[in-house]
Amino acid sequence: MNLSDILAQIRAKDPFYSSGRILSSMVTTPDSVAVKAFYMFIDTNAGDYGVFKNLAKMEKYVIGKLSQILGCVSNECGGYIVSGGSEANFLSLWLLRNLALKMKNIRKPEIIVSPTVHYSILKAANALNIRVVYSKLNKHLKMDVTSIQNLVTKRTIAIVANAGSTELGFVDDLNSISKVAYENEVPIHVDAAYGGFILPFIKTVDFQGFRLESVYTITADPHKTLFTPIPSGGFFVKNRKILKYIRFAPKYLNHKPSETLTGTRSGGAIASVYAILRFVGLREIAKIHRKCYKLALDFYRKIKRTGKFKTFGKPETPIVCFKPFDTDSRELIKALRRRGWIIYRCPVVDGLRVVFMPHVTKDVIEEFLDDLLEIV
Ligand code: 0PR
Repeated sequence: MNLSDILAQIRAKDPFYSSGRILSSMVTTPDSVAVKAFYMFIDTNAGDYGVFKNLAKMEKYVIGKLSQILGCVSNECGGYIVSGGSEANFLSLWLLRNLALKMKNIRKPEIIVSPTVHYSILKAANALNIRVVYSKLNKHLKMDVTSIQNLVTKRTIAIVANAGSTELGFVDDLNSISKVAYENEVPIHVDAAYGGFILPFIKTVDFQGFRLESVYTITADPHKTLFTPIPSGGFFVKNRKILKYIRFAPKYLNHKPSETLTGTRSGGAIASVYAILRFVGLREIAKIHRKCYKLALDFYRKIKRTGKFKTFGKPETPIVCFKPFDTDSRELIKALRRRGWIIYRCPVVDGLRVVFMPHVTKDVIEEFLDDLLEIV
């Protein structure tokens, strides 16, 4: 057997998105144009802009365009294409922590998060020695704004809000949170790893992003919802001047200092985002997201109509979480797995969730619904 046979054999042991059966993932088969671009830049290193000066220009272009999607209205926004949402969340908290130390001399930093926060925020807080304080959830399963107000102290370095939470796909009420943040002079970090490049296109909620005064940093990942290959996360700041608080200038390198966690960074990731923006186009991306959202909404309505599941409000992104009235969620997940479906939980409400990525087609979801109803 030659190498490609061996690799194909190993690869075939794990499922493919094209089977449609992976209902748990925020990642899908990458766009072929993005893959081509990735491949062409596979040897380039965005950690060395002494060598790859034109890659630097490409990254600047990409960050500029993506920041605009996220509500940037000035030419002061900045950021980087990084390894993923976890790194982007880490960088945001690192930056806001250092900023708070410098500006307000906060030495025992705290953040206020939602009970549905992604664990990468907890990981970063742990590494950065930041205390995590949980807000309450309101009846819509979003951060309760009054509880945020009550939890703000002089040690609060950031409020972390979701724009498309991992479990439920919901968007916290950023407009109201922003008022509390502004009055208390606390920055907001928006974890829009999933929702950042969906919400501006499907317009289910009024996503203001950087247009809100107190939003300093945003995570929004191309490898989730711009269909670029892994690893391409997005770390964005409203004002790139503050990047100096996480800047390191290695003495032996004669180029732009590092403002990311990793030194070596994938140039392929940058090229793939560039390819999507220039040769696929946002109109096409918007169409895909609208289609996914429509399927999610149809599914939500159908499942509600059966009377066999508790639902948690109209979806705001293409994620639907539901809980069977008469079957244990974990048992249901196991039974579905035996029929080839891969689906994860939305633990805050002890339910199951489907993420409607482009590989989850109408036919796939009908088949899923049949299986689901047969089991419960
Ligand atoms: N923030 C949010 C809101 C996320 O949902 C995720 C990942 C992250 C940050 C971290 O992003 P990275 O994984 O890029 O570091 N959310 C998905 C999840 O935990 C990641 C994922 C994707 C998991 C595909 C499984 C999978 O098959 O569900």
